[in-house]
Amino acid sequence: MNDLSNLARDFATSQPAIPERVICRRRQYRTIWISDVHLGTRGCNAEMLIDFLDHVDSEKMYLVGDIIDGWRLKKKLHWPAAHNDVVWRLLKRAKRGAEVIYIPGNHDELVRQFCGLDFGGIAIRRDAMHETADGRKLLVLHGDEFDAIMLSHRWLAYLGDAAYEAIMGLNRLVNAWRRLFRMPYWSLSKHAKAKVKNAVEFISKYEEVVAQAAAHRGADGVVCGHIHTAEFRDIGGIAYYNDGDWVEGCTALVEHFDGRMEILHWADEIQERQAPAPSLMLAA
Ligand SMILES: [Mn+2]
Repeated sequence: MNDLSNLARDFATSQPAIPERVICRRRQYRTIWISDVHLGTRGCNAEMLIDFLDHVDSEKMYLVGDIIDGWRLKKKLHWPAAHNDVVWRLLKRAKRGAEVIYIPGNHDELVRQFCGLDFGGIAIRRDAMHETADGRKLLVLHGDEFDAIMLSHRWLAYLGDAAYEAIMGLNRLVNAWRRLFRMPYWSLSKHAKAKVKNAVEFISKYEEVVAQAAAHRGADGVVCGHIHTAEFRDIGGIAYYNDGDWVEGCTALVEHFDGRMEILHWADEIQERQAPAPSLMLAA
């Protein structure tokens, strides 16, 4: 573990391939939650996450699982420089004084054996109880804990199987094509999911199961990831938050300094930043 910590320290003092764009004057939040980054796979939108990390900052940051993926035996690890850069930025954040808590998911469950330890300034925990600025207690966990309960649902096959990979491949293709024509990023599976009745049923059942578990733990709400669907819902008085993912939706959950919560859609933010100013549009 000491060797790992040294390695992390050396890594944090190295330079990223993609230089940091904004260091001071980043948009400030009290807390940021991200999950389902899936570093090590082709689906990961590392460049968009790098852009996010370079523009926002927080006192506290939760990495809510499935941050790293692709170390399954049969799969080939896809690890471009941008994926290294994401890790570099996360370690740098901890080094600059942010409290970073990493809650491993099912795709990075190898890290679960280190729960309770700190690594490069990052606390690795099985789950956490977060207290918001307005005094609410939120249970933070990845969310695969409920897969067994959800097994009766056929839609579970959606998570991590061939059909999913195919959709992801198509998603990349569609977006490579859209980039070519300077069209903004568009999530194919996000739109497909919203239209498939089964998926909608699965997601809403999942959200209820997670909210129930949070109530049992005495929490006022829950923050999870896992199903790649960003959401905020009140379920029988329990606040259900899902921070989404960086494979399709490219979303994060943030807490403002007054305890107000918000889901950030980063593809939209990039698009707005790149859009010409209204006065320019009038001139054209
Ligand atoms: Mn997961």
